[in-house]
Amino acid sequence: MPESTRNQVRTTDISMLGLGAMGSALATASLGSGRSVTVWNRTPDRARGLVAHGARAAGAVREAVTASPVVVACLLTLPSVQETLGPVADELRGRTLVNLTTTTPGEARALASWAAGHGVDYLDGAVMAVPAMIGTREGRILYSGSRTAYETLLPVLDVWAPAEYHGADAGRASLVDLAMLSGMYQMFAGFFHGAAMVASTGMTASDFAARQAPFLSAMTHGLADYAKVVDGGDYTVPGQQSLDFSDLSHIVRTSEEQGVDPAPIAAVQALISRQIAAGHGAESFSRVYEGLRAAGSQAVSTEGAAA
Ligand code: FVH
Repeated sequence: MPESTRNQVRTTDISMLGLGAMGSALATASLGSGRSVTVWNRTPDRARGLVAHGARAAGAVREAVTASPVVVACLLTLPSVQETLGPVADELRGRTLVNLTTTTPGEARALASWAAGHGVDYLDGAVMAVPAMIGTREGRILYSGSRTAYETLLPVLDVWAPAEYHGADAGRASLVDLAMLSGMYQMFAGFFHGAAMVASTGMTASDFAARQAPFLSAMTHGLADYAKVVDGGDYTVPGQQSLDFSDLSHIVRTSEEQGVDPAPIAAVQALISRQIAAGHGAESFSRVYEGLRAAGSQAVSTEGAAA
């Protein structure tokens, strides 16, 4: 489409595809910052509230895409993005696509390469916030992919949440996001496990949480020290809790005594045992990092061989 024609149909600043909890919060924040916004959702009813606040509803994806130079997708998963955008690839040409749908890093790279093949400037975003945090300074959104898109759109992006650029590799924002979530979910699983262990004494999960939260909070100060050892690569540095000292089999046994599945703590014990069995018992607990990386590279090379 010639530029002059396209300018005539670009009637809003941003088009938002997907008006679930997150897409609606993003659209609301954009409207609140004075941007003109076109919205589209597979189930059209969801646009009603936003239209009442000044958004323009598009009846079809094609109409939404051609309404703005910047198209934001906040859908459920990769297939929903592919189903939604595949048929309008030609209309996306020359525009910027910001994808805030959660994907794996590989999926983000695949989308970036699909976008590049269709002349679309692609920026991937990983939202580290719940909808209520959008439009505040809590939470953040990580971005990677087109630097030009990131720098040009920063005033738009920063309205949603503090923005952080992680480089040209479109998969990096997703990787950092999912790595952060991995730690969070394992912490929650650890909490559920501990709460199940004390349940037999009549302690409620709420009572346990009141004790666990400040304890975990204090323990997080140790992360930076462990990180220094990991980054230095010398697990024999003095002053470290050793792997031998970190043996957790008593916690596993206690869990079993209480009739509670020890799976979360047994997984940690397995990592420790593997390092001790390899002769590293006197070294830092943080050496489990090396075991995880080595196991991962074995898995990758096995997969490679299968392919
Ligand atoms: N909500 C959150 O706290 C998290 C925070 C971290 C990042 N996530 C990711 O954001 C994406 C969207 O999440 P959401 O919370 O908006 O999700 P829902 O409220 O369930 O809305 C899903 C929207 O996706 C549309 N949709 C689903 N499948 C399709 C499809 N095949 N074609 C077109 N649209 C599709 C759905 O439409 P409808 O059901 O209303 O018709 C909603 O608009 C997500 O990746 C989170 O992981 C949010």
